[in-house]
Amino acid sequence: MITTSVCEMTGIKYPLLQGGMAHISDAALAAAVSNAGGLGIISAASGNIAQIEAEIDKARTLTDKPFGVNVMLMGQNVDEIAALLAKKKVAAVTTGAGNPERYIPMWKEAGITVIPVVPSASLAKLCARGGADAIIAEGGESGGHVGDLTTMALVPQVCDAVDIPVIAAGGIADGRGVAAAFMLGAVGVQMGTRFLTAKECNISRAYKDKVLAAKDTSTIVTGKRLGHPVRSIKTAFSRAYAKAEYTQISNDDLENMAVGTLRAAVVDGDEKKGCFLAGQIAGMVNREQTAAEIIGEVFAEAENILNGAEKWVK
Ligand code: TUI
Repeated sequence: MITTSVCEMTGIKYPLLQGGMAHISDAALAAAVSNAGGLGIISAASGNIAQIEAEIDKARTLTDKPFGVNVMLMGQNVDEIAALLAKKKVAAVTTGAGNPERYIPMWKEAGITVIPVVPSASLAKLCARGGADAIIAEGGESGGHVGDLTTMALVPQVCDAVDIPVIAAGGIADGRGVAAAFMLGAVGVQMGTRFLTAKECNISRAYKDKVLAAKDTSTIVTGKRLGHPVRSIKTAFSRAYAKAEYTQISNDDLENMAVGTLRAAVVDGDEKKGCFLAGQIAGMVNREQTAAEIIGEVFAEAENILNGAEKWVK
């Protein structure tokens, strides 16, 4: 049994959070993860206020376990979403793609556990000073919006920078990744890509097939020129976008090229227009399983590895 301060803090069995993936992490996936003993997370980046509220209400009908909501701080209506989450008193909030400092007091007052996702030790420090309960240190192996540092370099530096629990993310898809994250000082993990092929994950067939077919070198980072680097599976679209970044194309045209591409991947499975976000460990995700099977397998493997450490430590 692996249990840490993250379990205590959030009322979960396994110290595992499911990534709040835009357009993907809905009530069904979040509730499945929470029912399986992890912390399911609904993404608030996919709808208007009424839709987000409906998704939270739906999750509450699907599970009596705690779950959280992820706020993409670069997105639209962030002030309204932040206020909604305080009103709904969700168990936990994770944030991404920005500094959540100004919302933390409101969320804490509502009794919410606040866990920002950060790509650097400096932002981790600001968040801890601002009252965050824990930090998710996300390395650039992850899918979606990425920072510069790898999980291997980032996690121990964030652990040294703050005295609140650190959860590792980016490049973790099995028990080996969990064990490694713990060795770096983390007391929990967040996994996104592994849940893309969960049976309860409602994405297009084409998206799941792309993840299942991916190998280690199948992802690419685009969007650096506009300051929003994003990791996705290599497709005709992502290769064309990567090429366009090195041409004379205007920033506006480049920005327009990306509009609607997440939805096109998730909902329509459109191979030509879609941007199929996934992390570098997509190459290790080869099966469709339930969330409960995934979590059970990952923690059984991690426990085995950590117990076996005596093999080389005398
Ligand atoms: O946020 C994520 N992953 C995401 S967000 C997303 S939606 C999107 N759509 C189009 C373009 C860009 C994104 C898909 N995947 N992960 C957490 C994360 N946060 N990774 C990196 C960061 C981050 C980066 C810079 C956090 C803060 C930051 O700067 C903060 C500041 O303002 O000082």
